[in-house]
Amino acid sequence: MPVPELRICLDEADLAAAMRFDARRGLTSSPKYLPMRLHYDGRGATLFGELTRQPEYYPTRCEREILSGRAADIAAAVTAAAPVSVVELGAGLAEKIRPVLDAMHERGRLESFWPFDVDASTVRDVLLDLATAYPDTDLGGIVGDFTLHLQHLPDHHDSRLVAFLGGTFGNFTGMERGQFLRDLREALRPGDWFLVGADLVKDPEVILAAYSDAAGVTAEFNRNVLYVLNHRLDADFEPENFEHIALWDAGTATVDMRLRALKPMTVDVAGIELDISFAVGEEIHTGISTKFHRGELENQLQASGFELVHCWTDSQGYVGVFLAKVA
Ligand code: SAH
Ligand code: AVI
Repeated sequence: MPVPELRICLDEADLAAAMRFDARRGLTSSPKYLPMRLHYDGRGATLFGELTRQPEYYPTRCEREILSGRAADIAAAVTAAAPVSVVELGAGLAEKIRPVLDAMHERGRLESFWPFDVDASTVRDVLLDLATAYPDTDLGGIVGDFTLHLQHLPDHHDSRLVAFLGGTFGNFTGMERGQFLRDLREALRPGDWFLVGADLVKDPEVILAAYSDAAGVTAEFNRNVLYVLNHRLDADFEPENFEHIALWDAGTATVDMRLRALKPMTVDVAGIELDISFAVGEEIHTGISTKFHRGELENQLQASGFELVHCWTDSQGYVGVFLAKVA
């Protein structure tokens, strides 16, 4: 069994420097903000897994329905001409892609699989797990930031399928999304594929319930960013002094997540020698989750140099999985 190659584009020192930069910039801005990638340490990944199992959080359930039901179609479309190497961006535990990998593997057309994630331990765990499931397939992992390191995608002679699932594509702002698509297009060659999962616009009540589940798991996931700053930057946030807020902005079709201070306080972020004051009710913006109109996303993919081949939705029409080919 070949040993998986691990490409580290972001080591511990880089991560620590990026975190110091993000915290200083975000907490001294008005309004205060913290980028979404800061949520995912080990505890954040566990809480994310737990929130995806809450009854209100439909995106995971719906995307899984599509990927399980359409795995054979996806495998047939992308491997019709030749075997492919699959890279999954923001792979997490790489669970939802498995039916697609299985379908390619059964056809003898899975050349290699590369999970790509900012969290090194997640990438290592996934590779251990997959080595048993696909002993005859080349495996590799990339530890990096998909907004910075797309030029490090594996560059074999075979064609590549880049999967970006879970609606993480919706966590970009509009400008970040445009830049990401340009970077991805530049990193790929004609004949490569892009499989992207996106949450679709629907009844705002259904959407908002998914971001404020009754058990409070999303709230704890949101507050985790403060635990991360406590652990990594020696801050003294008391997370219970912040309330989780999720707002629907119909104009931009986004869920806007925030942490609202329940009392006035000053927080010491010792690792960057910064004291930050909060007024009661003051908010930290902690991320957005954009929902898409199908046609709008298709147009954006096409305008970025991708040719749309298929779009599948789940039985409720809540989530879309788009398969595009580099034109
Ligand atoms: N694809 C999985 C996990 C989605 S959660 C699913 O569908 O359930 C988002 C994942 O993206 C996390 O594993 C997180 O660590 C990773 N991530 C977030 N920002 C990232 C970035 N900038 N670069 C690389 N990975 C990132
Ligand atoms: C990872 N990402 C797609 C999740 C989402 O639905 O936007 C992150 C999340 N934040 C709170 N709940 C889920």
